Amino acid sequence: MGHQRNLASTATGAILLLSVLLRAAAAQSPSFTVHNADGRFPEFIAAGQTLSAKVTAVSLSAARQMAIRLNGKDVTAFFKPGSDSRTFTAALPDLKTGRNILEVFPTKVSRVSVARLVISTATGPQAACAELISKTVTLSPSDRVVIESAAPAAATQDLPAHCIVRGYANPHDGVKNSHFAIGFEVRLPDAWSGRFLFQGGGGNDGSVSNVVGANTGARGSPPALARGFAVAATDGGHNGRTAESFGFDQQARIDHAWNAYGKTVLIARALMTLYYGRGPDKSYVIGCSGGGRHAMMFSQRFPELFDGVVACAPAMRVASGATISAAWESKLYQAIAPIGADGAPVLSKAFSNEDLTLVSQAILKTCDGLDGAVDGEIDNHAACKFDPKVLECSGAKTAACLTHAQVTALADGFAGPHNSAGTPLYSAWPWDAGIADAGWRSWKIGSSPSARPNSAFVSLMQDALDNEFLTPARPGFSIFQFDFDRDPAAMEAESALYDAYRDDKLTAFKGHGGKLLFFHGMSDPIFSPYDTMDYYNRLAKNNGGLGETRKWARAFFIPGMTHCSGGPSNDVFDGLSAIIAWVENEVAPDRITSSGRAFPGRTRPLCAYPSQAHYSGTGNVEDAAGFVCQ
Ligand SMILES: [Ca+2]
Repeated sequence: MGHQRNLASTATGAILLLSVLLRAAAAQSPSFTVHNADGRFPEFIAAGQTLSAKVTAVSLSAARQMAIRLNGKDVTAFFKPGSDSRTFTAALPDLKTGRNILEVFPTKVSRVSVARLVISTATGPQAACAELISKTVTLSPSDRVVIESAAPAAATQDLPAHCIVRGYANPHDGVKNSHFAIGFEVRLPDAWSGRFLFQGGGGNDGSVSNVVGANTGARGSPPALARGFAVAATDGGHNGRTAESFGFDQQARIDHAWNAYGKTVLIARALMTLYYGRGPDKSYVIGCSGGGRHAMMFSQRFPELFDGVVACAPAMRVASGATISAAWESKLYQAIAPIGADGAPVLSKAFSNEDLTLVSQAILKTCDGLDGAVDGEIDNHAACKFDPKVLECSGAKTAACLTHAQVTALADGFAGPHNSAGTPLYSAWPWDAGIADAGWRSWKIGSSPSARPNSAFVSLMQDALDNEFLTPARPGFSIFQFDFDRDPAAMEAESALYDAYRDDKLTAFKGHGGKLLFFHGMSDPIFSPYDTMDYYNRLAKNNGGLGETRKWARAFFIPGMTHCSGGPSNDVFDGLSAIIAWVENEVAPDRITSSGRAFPGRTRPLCAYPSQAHYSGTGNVEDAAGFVCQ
């Protein structure tokens, strides 16, 4: 334990030093801020051409000298000071249709702005929605695009009036008398902000639903379509929710791996040009899980199509590592599961809910306070060293302890898979409070009372492994038969097509000026946040270090959050506003306020990795204001 503590304190020391350096860099706080004062959204005025602008200067002397320009024209005289003489407001009429830039300059002769706001007014369609069905979308001589329907949708309480276009591209007859095509849906709002969002899919894809551009931490947050975005999504090139429905066809595999996403974006861009008379000013992608993989795929295979990429819990290493871990953990937990009525082990009973609550409480006891607040959330993961051995029964199993077999299986499971030579085949997993959450159980061991497991590892991941990730496919192969020496090699062919963890430079995306945000729950049971952390660290190493990389890529880790949302966490946060502000106003996100149902009334900052939220010791512990990112 002494040795472990030394390691922990060394790691903590390194991180503290790093955060001091980062804070020094961030200490040059902006002299001015500029906002859209009464808009529903910071970046878009859906009706009218008038901007209620608010400019705040850090000091009176700064305020006296500043100059404010709208689209290059001096509008300083429009601004009236508030009672503090540092805050100025103006109603600026006659904005242009489309993109307007309001900038603050330190003096009248300055040429470089110190704060800016890109604000768009609505662009309307140049054609009737239904007319789009008769239009031709041409991508290349070898592509065939069919528009099946184009129909207007009236405004609702949550969504503005828009045009829904559905169709498919590149139909082909596959093997086994199958038929495939790249299905797509594009929604075009009547009042368009000039922005585009690709909505990432999930699971095995195979359908298109609710194409509204769900935000990160979606609960309660308006989707992109409501903010004036055109939004597109695809079924990934097949119709059917299982890998069994398409994995036997090579073109369908390629479409699902990456091709369907690129084609769909090009189709969406063509439709925007047909409908509004021009393409998008800025393009974004947001997705979680499989959709996070899509987001990263764009950063690598279509690096110039997007300005902002938001990858949540990305399935970047799923055709290899994460699925190997699913096999590894399923085997470990099944091996200790009690035998059921039919003489076979019952996977879900490897750990009772009470057992997992015991583990969660022990982890919290060890690590909760390391961030300055005993609040059920572990922000200082870097210093959290937990050994499940502390829970091992000294005698018979009771409600207050775990058996030796349970402790060993958990320790081996959390260490991550390896082959017989000891070579790691995926990341380890962090010890975190979400282990007792239903979202953790559903992936790892499920809830089936019989010897037929219903965990997502055995249902979803086994299907993907057998029919898509193994080459050639092995329909009917049991994940419990996975051989950690022999079988990983059989996943390499598909992994090279499908996984997005190998390109850890992103040279073209960075060169294009792209901005990248990661969000990942620390209790994610299917994609380890350590894998995303490892990717980010490699990205930094290949791009001149953390300081340089933070200029265009940042990562946020959410304590307690299971897969994409849920868990004892603050899983509601507005990643869309963060990426827009970064791409268009050059405001990099240092801390993003989060909240969640798990802790009613509580707010917390999400801090840009490697900094972490730490309670300052003063102020309401339920309020993000009492926390610093360090
Ligand atoms: Ca805490």
